[in-house]
Amino acid sequence: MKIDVSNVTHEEAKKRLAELRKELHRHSYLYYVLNKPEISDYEYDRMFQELLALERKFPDLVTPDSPSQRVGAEPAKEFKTVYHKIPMLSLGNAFDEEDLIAFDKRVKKEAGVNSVEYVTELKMDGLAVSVRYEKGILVLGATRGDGIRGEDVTANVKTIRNVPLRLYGDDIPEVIEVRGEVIMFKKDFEELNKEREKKGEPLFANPRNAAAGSLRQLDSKITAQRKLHMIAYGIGEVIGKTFEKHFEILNYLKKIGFAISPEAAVCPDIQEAIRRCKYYTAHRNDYPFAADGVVIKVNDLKLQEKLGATLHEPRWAIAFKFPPEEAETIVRDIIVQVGRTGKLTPVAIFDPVELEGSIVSRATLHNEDQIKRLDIRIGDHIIVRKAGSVIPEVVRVLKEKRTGNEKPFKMPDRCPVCGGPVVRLSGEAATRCINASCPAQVKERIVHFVSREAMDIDSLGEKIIDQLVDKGLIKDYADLYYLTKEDLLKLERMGPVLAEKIIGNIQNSKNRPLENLIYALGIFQVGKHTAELLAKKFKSLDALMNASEEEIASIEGIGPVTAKSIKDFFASEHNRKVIEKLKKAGVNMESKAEENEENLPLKGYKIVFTGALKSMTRSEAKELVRKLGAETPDSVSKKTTLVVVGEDPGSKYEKALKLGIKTITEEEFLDIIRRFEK
Ligand code: 1X8
Repeated sequence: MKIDVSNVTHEEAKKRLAELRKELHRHSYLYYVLNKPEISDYEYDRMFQELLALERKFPDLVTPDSPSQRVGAEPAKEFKTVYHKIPMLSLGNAFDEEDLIAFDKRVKKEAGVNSVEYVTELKMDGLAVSVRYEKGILVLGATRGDGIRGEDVTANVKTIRNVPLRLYGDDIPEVIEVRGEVIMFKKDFEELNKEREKKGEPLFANPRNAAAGSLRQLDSKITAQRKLHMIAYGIGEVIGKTFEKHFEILNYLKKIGFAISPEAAVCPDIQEAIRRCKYYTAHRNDYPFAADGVVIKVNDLKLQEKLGATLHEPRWAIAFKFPPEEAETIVRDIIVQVGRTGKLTPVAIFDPVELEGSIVSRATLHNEDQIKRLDIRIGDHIIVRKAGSVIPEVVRVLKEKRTGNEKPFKMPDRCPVCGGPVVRLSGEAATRCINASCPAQVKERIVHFVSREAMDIDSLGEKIIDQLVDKGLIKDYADLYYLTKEDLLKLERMGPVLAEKIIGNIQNSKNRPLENLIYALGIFQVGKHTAELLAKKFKSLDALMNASEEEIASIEGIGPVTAKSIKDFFASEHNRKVIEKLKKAGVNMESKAEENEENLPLKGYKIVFTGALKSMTRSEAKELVRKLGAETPDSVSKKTTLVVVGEDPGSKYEKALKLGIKTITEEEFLDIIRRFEK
C-alpha cells in the first residue's frame, strides 16, 4: 500500500497527523480494549501507512505518542536503571484453603476489623512492569527488576499493542504509573517457537520466558515482532487522582485503555474468594495466556494502607497458587545424560503431554535409587507433573496398567558419551564418569563457565560450544580466550557479525569480579554463595589456591566436605594448568576495590534497634544492616547515626531523644533496606 504525500505541505501534514493519531488511538482502543472494532484491518492499515508516510516526509512532526513509535527504536547498548519510587513488591503464597483462611484471620486481626471485602484476579505468569504516564503520555516503561531497581525498557513497552501510548478519555491525572504483567498468549508462543525451530534458533521453554526474553531485547525492533500483551493490575505513583477501592482502580484502568484480568471479581468475604479460586482453578486452561494462580487483595485502600508491607510483600494481598497439573503418558525410553561433574542422569522420554501451558516429553529421574524407588520401566504408564512449575518430574508409575512387556532399566557401566568407566562412590547417590576429558563434561563445564551468573559470556550458546569442542577448537574453558574470529567462522551458522560479537563478549568477561570467576570454575559443591564467601575472605585466586583445607573450612558457612572439594580441585595438575592459561589471557583474579567493604552503602553508619519489629527479629534486622556495612552497637551514644524504633521501645529511645539522634520507624527502616537490597 503506497500513499502519495508528495504534495502535502508542512502545515497540512501537521493537521492531518493530529487527526490520524486521534483516529488511530480511538480505533486501537475499540479493537484492543472494547473488542468492538468499527473499521476493517485494511482501513486501519491504510490510515497507519498514511501516518508513516507523512512522518517520513516531516520527521520533525513525529511525537512520542504517535502510533508509529510502536515499531521499535535502534538497539541500545544496555538498559538504563530505573528506581521505583514506590517499590514493586512480590506476593506471599497460599497453597490451599487453609492458607487463605489464615491470611483472612491475619488481615482482620492486624486491621482490627471483623469483615473484609476482597478482590480476586488471575495471576499471570509473565514479567512485571511499571508504565509511567505524565499528562496522559507514556514516558517510561520499566521492568520490576529487584522491586527497587528495574530496567528502562520504554522503547520495548511502546511496541506492545495493547499498551496505550496516550491514555484515553479526559479524566487523566498529572502522573500515573500503571503496573501489570507482560505476557505472551499461548498460541503466539507456539507460533514463535515453530518459527524459531525452522530457523534453528533455541526454543523458549514457556510463554513466560518468551515474554521476558522479548521484553528484555536491546533491539526493540525484535520486541515489536513478538506479540506481547500487558494485563494491568494496579498502580504505583499517582499525582492528581485518588481512589478508595482496588476494584475502582481496575475499572479506571480499563477506562483509560488497559486490559485487566478477565473475570476480576469483588468478594464480600474470604469464603467467596475461596469459591472464586476453585472456579479459576477449574478453568485454568481456558484462558489464552498462562495463569499460575489467583491474587486476592483487600479491596479497601485505607485498610491496605493500615496493613502496610513487610520487607518484600504487602500484608493486604496473597497469591493462591494453582496446584501442579498432572498428566498421564507412556515411557518410550530412558536415556542417560552426562553433566559437568561427570554425573550420569537418567532421563525418561515419554509421549508429549501438555502441562501448564507447555508441551513436555522428558523428565529427569535423578539417579539409580530414584529409578528403583519408582520401579519405572520402558513402556510403563506414568503420571508426570511440573516440580516448582518448571522441571517435569515423574510422580508415580501406574503398575496396574502393565502388560508384562515393560523393560527394566539398568545404569550403564560405561559412560554413554566417552565410553570410559563409571563409578558410584559409597554414600553417594550419583554414578559418575571419571574421565575428566570426557567431551560431555568438558561441554557442560564450558556451558556453566559462560552462564550469566558465572562469566556472563552472551551469545555463546550450547550449540556453538558443542561444535567448538567437537571440532577440537577448545579443550577447556580457558581456550575460549584464545579463539579467533577465523576459528569461529569455521562453525555452521556463523557469520562475521556474530563471530565478532562473541569474541567481544569473551574479551569483556575478563573483567568479571573474582566471585563470579570462582563460581565459573565449576568446583564441585561451590555455588554462588560459597564463591562469594571465598572471594570475600581470600581476595585473590592465588590466595585461595594456596589456602589450607582448615583455613577454608574455618569460614562460616563452608563445611569440611566443600573445603576438601576445593582443595582437591586446586590440587589437580590439569586444573592448575587451565587456571594458568586464564591468567595468561588476562582474566581478572583479584577482588576489585568496589567489591570491598569500603563501598558498602551503610559504611560508617552506627544503627541501634529498640523495641519489637513486626517484620523480623532484631537480630535479623542487625544482620541485614551489617551486610550493608553498618555497625550495630547495643547502646545509644553520641556516635550513633540512627535509632530504629519498634513497638514498646525501651530506654534507648529516650536516650536517643535526649541526645538528639535521628529516630526512624520500622516502615522507614524497611524503605531504606529495600533501596539497597539486591
Ligand atoms: C503479581 C501479579 C499480580 C496479578 C496478576 N499477575 C501477577 N503476576 C494481579 O494482581 N492480578 S499482582 C503481583 C504482585 O503484586 N507482585
